[in-house]
Amino acid sequence: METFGYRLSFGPWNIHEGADPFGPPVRPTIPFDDKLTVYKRLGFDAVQFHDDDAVPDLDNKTPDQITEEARALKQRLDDAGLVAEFVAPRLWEHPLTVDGAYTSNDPKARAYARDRSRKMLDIAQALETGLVVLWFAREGTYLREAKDAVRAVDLLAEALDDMLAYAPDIRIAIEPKPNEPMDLAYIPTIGHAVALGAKTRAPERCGVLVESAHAVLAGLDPADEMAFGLAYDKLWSVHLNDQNGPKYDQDRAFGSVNLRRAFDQVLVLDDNKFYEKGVVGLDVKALRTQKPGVAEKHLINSRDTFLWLVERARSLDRDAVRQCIDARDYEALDRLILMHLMART
Ligand code: GLO
Ligand code: MG
Repeated sequence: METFGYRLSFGPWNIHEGADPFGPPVRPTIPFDDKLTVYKRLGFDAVQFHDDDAVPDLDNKTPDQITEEARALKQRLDDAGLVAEFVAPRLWEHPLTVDGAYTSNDPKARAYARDRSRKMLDIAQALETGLVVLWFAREGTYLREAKDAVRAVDLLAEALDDMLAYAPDIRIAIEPKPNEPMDLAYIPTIGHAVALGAKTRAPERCGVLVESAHAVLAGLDPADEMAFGLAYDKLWSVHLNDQNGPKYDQDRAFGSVNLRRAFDQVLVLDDNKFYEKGVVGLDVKALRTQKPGVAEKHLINSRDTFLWLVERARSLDRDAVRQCIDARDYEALDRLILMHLMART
C-alpha cells in the first residue's frame, strides 16, 4: 500500500489484554518478542517504548545492566528492520508514585521519578532514538487542595531541566492529557505543554505530542491542537486514535468515531508536511471485548484509514475550496468536504 512518505509506529501496549476496571482480561498476554514480529507484518516501521518495555524490571537493575540490555534490544530491532521512535518513562505503576511522580508532595517519590527518568534516558540513548515522550500520568490531583498547583509547574520544569542536562542530545515531547488516571491534570493541553517547555533551560529541545483522544477529552479539536504545535514548530509526534465523547480514554481506531474529525487531522498534518517532521504513531487499542484472533485489526484499520485519508487530503479540489471560502459560502464548503469524503462527484 502507498504510504505517501509517512513512517508509522505503535507501542507494545497497543496489543492489549482488553481488561477494564470492572472485569477480567479477555485476551492472553502476548510476550514482547512475539509483538515485535507483528510490526513489519502489519506494515509498521517504528516501535514506541515505555522504558520497561525495553528493559523489564529496570528498577532492580544497575545502570550497566540497563544499558547492556537496551543495546541487545537495539540489535534485535536492527535485525527486524525496525527503529525505536521514542522511549517514555512509565512513572505511574510504582507504589511510590500513586500520588504523583515529579509533582508528588513526597520528596522520596520525586527523587525516584528523577532517577527513573535518567535510566529512561540511558535506554533512549542505547536504542539510538533522539526523542523521549513524557505523558504526565499522575501529575495532577484528585483533590485540588491536596497539592500546590503553582509549585507543581515549577517541579515539572525542574524535572525537565534535569533530563535536558543529563542527555544533551535528546529532545523531549510532552503528551498532554486532561484527566485519567488523575481527575485534574496539570498539563491538560498543547498550549500548556508548549508553555512548560518554554520555562526550561533548553526550550528548543522541548516539543509536544498530540493524541487525538486526549484533545477530545479536553473538549478541543485534535486538528487545531496539532495546528498549534505546528505553528510553534513543536509537533514532534502524534498519537492518532479516536474517542466517543468525554468519558474514559477509549483509544478507538483512528477515524472510527468521527471520520471527518480524522480527515481534518490528516489535512493539517499533510498540508504541513508532517511526513518530513515525525513518525505517525497510532495509540489505538482493540475494542475491549474482542477475542485474540481479531485483536490486531484495530492497527491495520487505523493505518489504512490514515493512508486513505492522506489520499483524500491530496485529492481535495483546492480551487473549489478556495472559491467557497472567497464566496463565504460555508454551506457549499460543507457539502464539498462531505462529498469528497464519500467519494461522490
Ligand atoms: C495514555 C497515553 C499513553 C502514552 C504512552 C506513551 O493515555 O496515551 O498510552 O501515550 O504512555 O507516553
Ligand atoms: Mg498516547
